[in-house]
Amino acid sequence: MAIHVEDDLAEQTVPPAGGWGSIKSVVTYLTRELVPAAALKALAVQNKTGGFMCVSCAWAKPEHPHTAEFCENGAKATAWELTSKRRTPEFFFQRSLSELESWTDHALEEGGRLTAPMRWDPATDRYVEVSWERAFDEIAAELKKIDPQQAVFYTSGRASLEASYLYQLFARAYGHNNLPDSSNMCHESTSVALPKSIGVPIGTVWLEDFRHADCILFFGQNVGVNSPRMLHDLQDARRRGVPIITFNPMVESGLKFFDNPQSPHDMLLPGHTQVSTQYLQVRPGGDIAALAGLCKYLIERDDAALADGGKRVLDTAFIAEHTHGFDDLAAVLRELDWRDIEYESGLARVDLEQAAATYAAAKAVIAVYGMGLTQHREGVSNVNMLVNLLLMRGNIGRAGAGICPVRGHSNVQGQRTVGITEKPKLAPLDKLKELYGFEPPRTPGRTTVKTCAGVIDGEVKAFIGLGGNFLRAAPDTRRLEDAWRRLRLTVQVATKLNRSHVIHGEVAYLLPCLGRSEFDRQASGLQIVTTEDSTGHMHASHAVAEPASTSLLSEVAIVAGIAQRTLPANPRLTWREWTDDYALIRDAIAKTWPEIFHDFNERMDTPGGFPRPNAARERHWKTENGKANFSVPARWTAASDDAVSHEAGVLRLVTVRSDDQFNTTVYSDEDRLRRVQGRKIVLMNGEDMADAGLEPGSLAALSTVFGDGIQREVAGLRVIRYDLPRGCLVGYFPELNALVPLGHHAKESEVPAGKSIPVRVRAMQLAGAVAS
Ligand SMILES: Nc1nc2c(c(=O)[nH]1)N[C@H]1C(S)=C(S)[C@@H](COP(=O)(O)OP(=O)(O)OC[C@H]3O[C@@H](n4cnc5c(=O)[nH]c(N)nc54)[C@H](O)[C@@H]3O)O[C@H]1N2
Ligand SMILES: Nc1nc2c(c(=O)[nH]1)N[C@H]1C(S)=C(S)[C@@H](COP(=O)(O)OP(=O)(O)OC[C@H]3O[C@@H](n4cnc5c(=O)[nH]c(N)nc54)[C@H](O)[C@@H]3O)O[C@H]1N2
Ligand SMILES: [Mo]
Repeated sequence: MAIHVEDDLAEQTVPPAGGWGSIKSVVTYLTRELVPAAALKALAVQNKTGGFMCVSCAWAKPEHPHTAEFCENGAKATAWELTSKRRTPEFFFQRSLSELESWTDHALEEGGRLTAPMRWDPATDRYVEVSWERAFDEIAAELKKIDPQQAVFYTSGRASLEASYLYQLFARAYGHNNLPDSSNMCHESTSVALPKSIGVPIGTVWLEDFRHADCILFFGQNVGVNSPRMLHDLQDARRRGVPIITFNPMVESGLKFFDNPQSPHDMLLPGHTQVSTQYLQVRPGGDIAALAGLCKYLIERDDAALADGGKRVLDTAFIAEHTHGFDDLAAVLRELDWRDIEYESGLARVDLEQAAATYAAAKAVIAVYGMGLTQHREGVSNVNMLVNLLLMRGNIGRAGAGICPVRGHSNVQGQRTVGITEKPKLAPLDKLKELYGFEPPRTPGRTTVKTCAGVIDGEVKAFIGLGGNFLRAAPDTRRLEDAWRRLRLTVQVATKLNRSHVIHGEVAYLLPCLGRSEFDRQASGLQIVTTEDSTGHMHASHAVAEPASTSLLSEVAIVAGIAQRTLPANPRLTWREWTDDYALIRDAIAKTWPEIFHDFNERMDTPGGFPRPNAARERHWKTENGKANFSVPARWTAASDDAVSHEAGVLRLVTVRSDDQFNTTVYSDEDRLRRVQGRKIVLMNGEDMADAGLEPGSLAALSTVFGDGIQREVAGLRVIRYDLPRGCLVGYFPELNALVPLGHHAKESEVPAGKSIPVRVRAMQLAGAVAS
């Protein structure tokens, strides 16, 4: 199924991203959160040099920012952090945790910022205020009782480079590499694919490349919602006539039309700027096949050119000088049947050929992608296949071209850079030994999936969460919740209350921390923290607001406080001094990775950030064979290869974010851009609805087809007819996470495969009998 936007302009069915709707939404939002007037100033300096770096997405911060360098969702995230609402100890005194368990995710978080450190009291089933000193001492005592391998230190991608560096140092000095972070549920497929294919773990595109690109491809990334500031770059590109080709099962508004709230021209003229020039509604998991189709077309045209002396389509000089493995891939693609490509991708050959011709006509192409590629069984192959397409025409290491994974959390990429990884090979263990004189553990640590498995089988005894909402974000919710209560120790460092706090271990602490926007005063004065954006640029973040409570500590102080009490004294691990002055932590980071972070304190306020070196941009390939590598995918679909998932009646469920949520933080039940109200819903193709005996408004139950003998069902989902390919269902993360089996993850990267979950759909009541 394909939509050609040119033909479709008249019957616009989705509201544009940005525009008046989004301004209205921000204003409503700021009012509802009772944001103090002073905090509104925060928005004026958001994502600007000398200002603070947004806590929402990781998209690049330009050297020359727009007047308001924030988007609707960034403004919401700031307001959510700077709200004047509070969850004080009195609130917890009045409610048991069993009572709070019945609350919705929205209700738990919506009450505002946590204000004081608390410990769970088993006698009353309540969180009760405790002093920081006592909390640290008791947590340290618990950690000393267990084997360090039984502890997991999780990070959600928000904590600064400074806090993250101390956190991994603590884990390793204590004795484990169990450092999963949200990236293990997110772009780990990228981090596994790219080092082997192009020799860097991150993308190769910088912001300036958008000004030189003459074609942009989008695979499975919902820019209008999840990285809206990128719309500026896309709009500029469209004004230059750059074609944008989108592959996505859903027609996402931000990829279709754009109204720029900062451009009076856009706001006043009827009709909206087109974003995508060609929109291909690929089947979930169909991108390997779609990309194979594009590559096959290039090879066929190149073969023809070679035969009749025409202009070559492939960049043969680049392929010969810089790459390995092209001939193997080309041989397989020449044999591949177009009917198989059409079947697996759900796309017509003619549409794929049109896209390939546009690609072939461009000199510099950027390929952008997100969770639509990484969260599949063959998520790593998805990324590799995209690299194949780019390498064929030398679109890596050229101005205006490259691969552009859009990272999620605002510092998730940076956390990996400063050593948050469960893979000992990726951590500078020898360097840590040299600098700090302890023997770092060499045993591989636990990914998210292995953490869940360890919690379920009882091997994991202690869980520390530096932010995030692990229990809600992880797969197999129900199995995990039951097992979670058997943990000996849970410690959650957080800004707001969520489900991972109300379900807890035998000994449980809830430790409230400063948000990035809040003044962090230590012995040496006001502190600055740093983050890395999605394009590998490092930025200082200067706080803008008074802390939500005088009892809050910074993440740095909390990590250092627990570490100091847990570890034997080591004069080189200067936890106190680091807490007093974060510039010393940055010095330590610079000593650990001088190539990336030399002169860190001097460079951190560089406008637009300072880039980390990126060898692939220079066409220097840090792979084992010193080349950029083509690869042949093991299969032509990224979805499951289990026989049961191909039985008749099994559909592919995609879990996505709505317009009004940030991961497990649900701002409201409205998904404005998709015009969907309510979160217990499932979007379906009309023909699939008819097959299942469903009508709009019917209630349905989804059950997972996985073949491990475990029943997984989510019932009571309201059915909404939606423009989707056949066999594809869409619903919301995290409500549907109970359907994601722990074993259903990307093969090499272990990213839970939340984008093509094999399910059956069952009508719960007679169609039409349910009021909406
Ligand atoms: N406002 C807001 N911003 C966010 C977040 C948020 O929750 N709210 N989350 C942050 C985080 S941590 C992350 S990782 C990013 C996530 O940002 P995205 O990568 O955009 O993730 P999703 O919302 O999961 O949507 C993925 C898109 O992939 C499409 N898709 C699904 N399956 C397939 C497929 O098989 N092939 C293709 N081609 N497309 C497919 C879906 O229709 C959807 O449009 O956003 C970050 N930014
Ligand atoms: N089915 C399905 N599952 C998914 C996904 C999917 O698309 N589908 N997406 C996956 C992805 S991409 C990701 S990244 C994960 C997200 O997983 P997480 O990162 O674990 O979850 P978040 O919802 O971002 O965490 C929100 C909580 O973080 C805390 N918090 C906010 N700011 C701060 C801060 O500054 N410091 C501290 N210490 N705490 C803070 C608040 O208490 C808030 O409740 O979910 C994954 N799970
Ligand atoms: Mo993410």
